[in-house]
Amino acid sequence: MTQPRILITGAAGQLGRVLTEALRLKYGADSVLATDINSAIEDLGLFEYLDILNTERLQSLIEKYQITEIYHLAAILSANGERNPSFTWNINLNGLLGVLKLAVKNKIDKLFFPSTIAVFGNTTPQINTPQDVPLLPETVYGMSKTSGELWCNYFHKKHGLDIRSIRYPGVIGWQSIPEGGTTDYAVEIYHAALKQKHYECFLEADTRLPMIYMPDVINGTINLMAAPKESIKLRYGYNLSGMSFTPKEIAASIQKHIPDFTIEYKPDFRQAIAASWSESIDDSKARNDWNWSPQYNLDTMTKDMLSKLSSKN
Ligand code: AKB
Repeated sequence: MTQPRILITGAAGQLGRVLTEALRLKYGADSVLATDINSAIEDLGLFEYLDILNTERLQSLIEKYQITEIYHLAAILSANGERNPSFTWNINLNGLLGVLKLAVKNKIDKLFFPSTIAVFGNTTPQINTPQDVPLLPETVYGMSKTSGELWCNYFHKKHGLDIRSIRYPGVIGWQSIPEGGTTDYAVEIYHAALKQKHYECFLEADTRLPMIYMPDVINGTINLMAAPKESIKLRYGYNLSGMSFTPKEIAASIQKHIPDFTIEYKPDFRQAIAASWSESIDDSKARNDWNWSPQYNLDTMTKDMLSKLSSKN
């Protein structure tokens, strides 16, 4: 098997930073090109500036680095998306369309598209949400990812593009900070617990959401991309589940290590977004098709997060 030559868009984002490093470890630093409009990661390895709407530049990078696989992570998340809906639609949907067209034109071997639990909405069963349900998302971010999934499915059917996708729950990791999401509280809370022993939460105490720890995200994504083509039955987002918890439960998990940690609740506009999403996810298709299985639960994640963040600071 020949070594893939990978291009990652949005590589400076929360997931991009960690995935880029993991792919470099797996395939070699010279095989993975990080791209972003944020050049903060340029010192970490192969990097090129890329505005995702600039398809001419993307085409020239694909040629220059002889790219064979793309991980298209560039996107605006749920909360930021509501602040500028048209811009979000443009980046998230037109950005994807540009990548899909160039993937076909350049005969890219494999493409990864991250979807999200934000595709679900108030019409979706909220507990153990099945893979195939009516999707009526409440946010522009969710709308763009729902449409993105349909475009991915279409490009697979119409052009044979080997596209693979996951509906990520809220992602929690110590290495990077999320920007503009509704699940961001679950990362902020660990930083606040260590620094101030207090956190002001923008969601209500009992808002249950599906979440996942970064090592599981990275393993899941790499395993999905490495799975044999025949085992990938869905060419839109696979449901994926790590754990589900509320702000009150994550606070209690932190208090096992920092007993004087306190939390107060001041819900803002993000509460309505969270309330429209699932509480827990049925990911049996991912488990059956490509052997998905998460390793972390709330308490093992908390222990690891607090220890990693303490030694980082
Ligand atoms: C967000 O909160 O917008 C993201 C997501 C669930 O996709 N973390």
